[in-house]
Amino acid sequence: MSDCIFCKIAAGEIPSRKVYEDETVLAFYDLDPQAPEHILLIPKTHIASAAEITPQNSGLVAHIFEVAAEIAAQKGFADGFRVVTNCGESAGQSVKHLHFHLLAGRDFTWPPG
Ligand code: DGP
Repeated sequence: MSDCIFCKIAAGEIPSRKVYEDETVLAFYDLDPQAPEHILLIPKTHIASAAEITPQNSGLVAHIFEVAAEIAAQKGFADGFRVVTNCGESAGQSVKHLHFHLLAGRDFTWPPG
């Protein structure tokens, strides 16, 4: 989508601090970190939110979780991290391109606010 900031990051049109990249997934540091480690994982193709996950694209979503586990292991926080996706404005989604927040480096409360 031409006006989507995460599509532009995926295309390299807007710079990001990349953590991981392959043909279908990009991981990069969040601009506004909510934990000592705060990485965003996105599909390179535009999917608007978790509400748009279907049998056709769920393999890609599974791959994103594999990448999250790989990053957690490589960065040494596999014993404690949180993966979150905000879906819809009432849940705090500000960028309308599916993304998973990978957070680590501090304790997290439950339930989330
Ligand atoms: P959410 O509120 O769940 O839609 O999360 C969007 C996140 O994206 C938020 O934590 C800030 C981050 N973000 C927004 N614009 C940019 C950007 O241009 N670069 C990076 N690295 N992060 C961004």
